[in-house]
Amino acid sequence: MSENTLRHNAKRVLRAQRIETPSWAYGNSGTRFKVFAKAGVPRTPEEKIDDAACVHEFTGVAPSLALHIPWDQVDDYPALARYAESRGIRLGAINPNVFQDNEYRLGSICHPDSAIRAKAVDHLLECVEIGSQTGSGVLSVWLADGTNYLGQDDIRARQDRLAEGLAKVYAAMPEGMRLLLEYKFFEPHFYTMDVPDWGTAFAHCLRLGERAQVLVDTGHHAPGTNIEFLVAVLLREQRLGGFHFNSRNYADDDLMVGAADPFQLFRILHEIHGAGGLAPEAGIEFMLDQCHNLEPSVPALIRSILNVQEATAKALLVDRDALRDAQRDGDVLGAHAVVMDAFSTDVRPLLAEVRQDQGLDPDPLGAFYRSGYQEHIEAERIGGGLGWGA
Ligand code: RM4
Ligand code: MN
Ligand code: MN
Repeated sequence: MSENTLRHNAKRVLRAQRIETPSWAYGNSGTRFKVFAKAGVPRTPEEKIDDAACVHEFTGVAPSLALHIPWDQVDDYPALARYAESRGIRLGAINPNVFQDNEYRLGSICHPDSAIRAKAVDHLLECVEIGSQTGSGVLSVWLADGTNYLGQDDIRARQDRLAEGLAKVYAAMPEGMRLLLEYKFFEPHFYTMDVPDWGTAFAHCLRLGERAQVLVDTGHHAPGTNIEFLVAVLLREQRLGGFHFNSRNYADDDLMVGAADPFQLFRILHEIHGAGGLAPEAGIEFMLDQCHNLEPSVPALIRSILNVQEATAKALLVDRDALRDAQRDGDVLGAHAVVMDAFSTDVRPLLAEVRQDQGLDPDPLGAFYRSGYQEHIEAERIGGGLGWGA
């Protein structure tokens, strides 16, 4: 394929790509040791929307904001959706939170006590309702359920409770809604997690139905896991619902996507592109799930989006015709070189062109710094902002 054709196609796909930012990334966050308060942090869900609108203004590809309930609880969700619309964005995935009430010490929908399970299911159903009111097509379920000790609870009974709870939620979802089931191999529990891996999530999704798909959080795997492989398998099964992008060095670090390992991000996007998953109609949700403990959130989210765009652009520049020929001929080194050539390309000029074509500043971070937005929110938002868990 000619370089021109590759670049032309890449630009078309990059113009259509969408990346969702998470409301919780705009607030204060920290570790189990300390949450350092940052200046200019949003005090209300509306101010989180303002920040998300700012990220979208400079990047042009982040027109939606994921909510965490109850962190973003309001009395009037349609009004919140209208506010988002007035700022040029929309409300995205609804993330239920069934891990912060005292009753959830032993789990939520997998809890041994049926009354606690019912409470958790009720919250999930409330989130389905919120999603209907905000026009969100995605219910993004992550459960902190699990056990710490051998014998603490019955693994299979917990799987049964999980299936039962999810089935109730799935049955309540309107036609246009999808349930994305997220897995995590450890934390907060350290012996078993009830949804520890993509296989478990996939098995539950298969039972639930077509509108249940797996959500891959890139920070939720054991070291050395080949994420692009499981992404390829899930794509093939049409059960890849989307991503929570972030990067990790050790555990669930929630650092900026592409910071720790831009090559891994490229490898994942190469698989997605190979399966046609970058097309908007493929319905794969590209969401960020990050915590900015040290750095200001808005420029960190802009930077994260640029990192995803750069990895995507490189994946789009892989000459797939040449790759197929090399693979067919058993040309191992040739095939590898085709992919590595794309990875080694500096795609920043291409992305600058894409932005200019769309009337955006070619340098979103520079434009953000020049805009005075950070100074404005730091002066305006006095009185402490929202933090993780609030
Ligand atoms: C979890 C998981 C969820 C996120 C919470 C806050 O580790 O990644 O997606 O909602 O953290
Ligand atoms: Mn996540
Ligand atoms: Mn996580």
